[in-house]
Amino acid sequence: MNVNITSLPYSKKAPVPMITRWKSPSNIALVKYWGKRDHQIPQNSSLSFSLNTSFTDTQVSVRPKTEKGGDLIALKLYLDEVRNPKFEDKIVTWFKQLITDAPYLSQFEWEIKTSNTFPHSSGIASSASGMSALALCLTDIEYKVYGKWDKTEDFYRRASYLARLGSGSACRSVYGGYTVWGKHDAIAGSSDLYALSVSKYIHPDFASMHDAIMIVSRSEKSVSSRAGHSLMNSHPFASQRYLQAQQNMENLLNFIQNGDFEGFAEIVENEALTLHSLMMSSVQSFILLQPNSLEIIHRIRNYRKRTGVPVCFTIDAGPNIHVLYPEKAREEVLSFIQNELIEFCDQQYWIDDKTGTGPSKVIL
Ligand code: 2P0
Repeated sequence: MNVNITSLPYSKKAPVPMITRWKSPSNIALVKYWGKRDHQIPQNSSLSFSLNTSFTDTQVSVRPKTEKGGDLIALKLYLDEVRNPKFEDKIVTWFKQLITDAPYLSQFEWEIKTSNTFPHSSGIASSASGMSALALCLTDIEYKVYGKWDKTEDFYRRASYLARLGSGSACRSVYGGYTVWGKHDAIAGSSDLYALSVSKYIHPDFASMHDAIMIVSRSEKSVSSRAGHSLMNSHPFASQRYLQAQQNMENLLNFIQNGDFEGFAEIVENEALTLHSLMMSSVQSFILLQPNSLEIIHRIRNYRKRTGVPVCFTIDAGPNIHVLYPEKAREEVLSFIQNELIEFCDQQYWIDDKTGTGPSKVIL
């Protein structure tokens, strides 16, 4: 049976109070999502892997609304036990956009308690882990209310669909390992509406990929994702970029499947530098890389050339450098990081992360 994941019948009465709690990881993109259209539809497909130690832990409690005629969405959000009006506004906006798909959102009073394992100012995007953790809690509540999504596949697809509407990259975080989001003719089952796990195609060398995040700066990003994506709407290179991303996706998946690290490094670094080139050549223009980011990039390339050790970099929309390497290179790369890279990090701070197994429900 095909389950329609986009809308729910408004059939049951609000049940008794409910509580659910999920942990969900951040992810790092290898083929970048940069540019969208309509309502959270990506201009090209993207590929990422979910992280292991960088995640958000979110607990959601709901009870039927007591107050009549109040706000459409009644919600309180606590980040690290402290009420956070900024995130509250963001979630209220997201819930309002979801009302047609999830009418129960206006029936309840929502209490959301959330925390991240990584520091707020570490430069790791918390929207992917935060929105995916909350989307999983919503899907769980839908399951309790409506008895839907009893097939595991449908459950995660629905969670991914809801997460995307909160933040595009979040839809990739509902799965562990490697994930594709966005329609691609060469990837069966790929969709613009939700992400798809591609972990079963991955070569064993790539299954446990490390991501050592070199924190060059902990300051807030100077361009928000929303503003960054919208710069692509009038970018002179936009259409060529979207074609390039689709081609990079196909090639990269082949390299990951065949265990070809050289091919992997070439595309992953090209994607990272293309993302930053697009930001630099936008009107308005942003330069997010810092001198220490460039120093780390040069050192990684020189080290790889000199030693043949499989190590490369990717970069998110910020100055921090993600150093990627397979398990078999761990010992050598840890020494390299220690001896050559950490002096370029803010107070020598870096995060030792790797591919994770994806979200988990916390049993209460
Ligand atoms: C990505 N980024 O693929 C790319 C690479 C940043 C650089 O997706 O507006 O927070 O919430 O859909 O997902 C950041 O953008 O944007 C992002 P919204 P999102 O991971």
